[in-house]
Amino acid sequence: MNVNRKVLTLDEFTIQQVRQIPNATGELSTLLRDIGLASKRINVEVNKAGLVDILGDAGSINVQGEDVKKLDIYANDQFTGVLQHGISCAGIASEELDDYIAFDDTESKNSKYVCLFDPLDGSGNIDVNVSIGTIFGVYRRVTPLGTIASKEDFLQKGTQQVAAGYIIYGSSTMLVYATRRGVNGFTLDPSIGEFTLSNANIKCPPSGKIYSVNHGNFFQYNEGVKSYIDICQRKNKNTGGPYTQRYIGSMVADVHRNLVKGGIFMYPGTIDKPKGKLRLLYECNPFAFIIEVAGGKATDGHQRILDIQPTELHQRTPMFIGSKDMMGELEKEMGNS
Ligand code: AHM
Ligand code: MG
Repeated sequence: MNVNRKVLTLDEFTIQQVRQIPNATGELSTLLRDIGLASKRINVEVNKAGLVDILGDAGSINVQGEDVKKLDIYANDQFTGVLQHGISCAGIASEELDDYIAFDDTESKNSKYVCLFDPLDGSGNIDVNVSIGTIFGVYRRVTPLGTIASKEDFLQKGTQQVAAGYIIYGSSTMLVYATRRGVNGFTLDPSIGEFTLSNANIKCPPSGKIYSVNHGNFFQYNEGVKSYIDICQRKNKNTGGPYTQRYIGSMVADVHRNLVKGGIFMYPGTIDKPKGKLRLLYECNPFAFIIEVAGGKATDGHQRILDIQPTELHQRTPMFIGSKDMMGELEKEMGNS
């Protein structure tokens, strides 16, 4: 092993980034460090998920006599806890909470960021040992420093994100985050418990060979979506088709793969659910921000995701996201429908 090779940890990297920005206070790097800490704790529990039946079901008492919490609740508590006790976050909103929480202590009221997250996305996959993830978006609050955060801090357009990211608990655990300066990926080195820079300056290839959609809903999609799926399946030298269909059912894993390899991920509206399933604020906006910084695109089929003005914390939106050229092909079909 070459001990002289410098491997940057998440903390070192974010501090290095901050140093390049004049007048930066370092609050964002503290916030990202807190997020890294929460995700390491979640990772430990996710890795033990297969032992739940041995050590005690969620909702029961385990062999140590402790309450066993459902993993998504555990993840939510970890995120809420580190952000509340950290020094950079004025409040949070989460998929697991009906309403936002504004932290009422002096330190938090003087913090300039709010964080929105889905603590454990794809949690239906835990039982079967499939990758799951955490998604987060960070905004600068719009209410004055020193006051308690309010709803308008959370209902901002995705364009206002300062940073966004995700953690994927997969064959290895990765934290990927974007600021306007770029997208960078860090792999958890379990031997030292640190996220280390593994995928610097990630760019989404302009085109790819993968399309990801729930085919079971095909007959519920509008004509534009059906027609695009048809294109994906046909031999076509202009598009490079037929493409390969890959759908894990964990958006974090599906979009991560397509971000790195090139591809398109779709969760369209259906006849039964015209707004689809995914949540704008803490599922779609963070990914839309990341993909745009990486050179890709994200829309609801008509409008850029990041331009949607939110009206509710838990609102849903159809979502199409991926490589720029593939999104262009999709838009042509959607425009024709
Ligand atoms: P969740 O927030 O309840 O976990 O649901 C979100 C997940 C996404 O990760 C995934 O892309 C989607 O649900 C899969 O839904 P479906 O099974 O309807 O295709
Ligand atoms: Mg979710």
